[in-house]
Amino acid sequence: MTITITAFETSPDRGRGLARDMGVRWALEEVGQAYDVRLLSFAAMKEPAHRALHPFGQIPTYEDGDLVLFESGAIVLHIAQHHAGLLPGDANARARAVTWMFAALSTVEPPIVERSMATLIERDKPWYNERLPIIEGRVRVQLDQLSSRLGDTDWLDDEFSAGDLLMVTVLRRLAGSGLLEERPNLCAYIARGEARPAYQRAFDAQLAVFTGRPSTG
Ligand code: GTB
Repeated sequence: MTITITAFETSPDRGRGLARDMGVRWALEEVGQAYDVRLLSFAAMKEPAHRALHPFGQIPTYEDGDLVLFESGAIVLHIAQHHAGLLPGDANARARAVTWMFAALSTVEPPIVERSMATLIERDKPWYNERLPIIEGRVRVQLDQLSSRLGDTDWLDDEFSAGDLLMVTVLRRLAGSGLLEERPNLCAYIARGEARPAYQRAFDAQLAVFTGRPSTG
C-alpha cells in the first residue's frame, strides 16, 4: 500500500517549501519511503471528502492503508517511529529527540507563525508598525536561546533527528526576515539541513508542483 499525502495544488509560497507538506515529504525521503501526493485546491480542502481526513480542512494529511493522520508534527513522529533514520535507538536519546520536535512546534514556532500572519494580513492595519517589533522581539528571545543551546554543534542532540527536521522546517519560515542573519550558527544549522539529499529531493518535488515540471532523480 503506497503512502499518500496531500499538498496545495497552488501553494501561496510559490514552491519555496514553506507549506507544511514539506516536513512530511522530507521525513519520508529521510527514511526512504515512496509516497504519492494528492494535490488540493483551497475549495477542495473544505469539501466533506477532505474534512473526513482532516477535521480542520487543511493540508497535509497522511494515508497508509486504514490509517489516516493529520497534523504535520504527528505525521513526522509516526514516520520516525515506524522507520529507521529519524530517531536514535537509545531510549533516552529518542525521548530527547521527541522533546526537540515539541520544542520546535510548541515553543519556537508560535511567534514565528504570528509574525508570518501579521506580515500577511495586518500590513495595512494602523497598529502594524507598532505590533511587528513586539512580535519580532518574541521571535528573537526564542532564537537567542536556541542559538545558545546549539552553540557550534551540528545538530540539537548529537545525531540528526526528527527534532532537527522540524526545527529547520520551522526556522525556514523566517527566510527574508533578517532575523536569522543575526545568529550565524542558526543560518549554518539551516544550511546543514537544506544540504541533506533527502531535503533536496523533498524540496524539488514540492517545487515541481509549482513549476509544473516533473521532479527528476
Ligand atoms: N498544525 C497544522 C499542521 O502542522 O499540519 C497546520 C496545518 C496548516 O496550517 N495547513 C495550511 C493550510 O492547509 C497549509 S501550511 N491552509 C489552508 C487553510 O487553512 O485553508 C501553512 C502555510 C501556508 C502558506 C505558507 N506560505 O505561503 O508561505 C506557509 C505555510
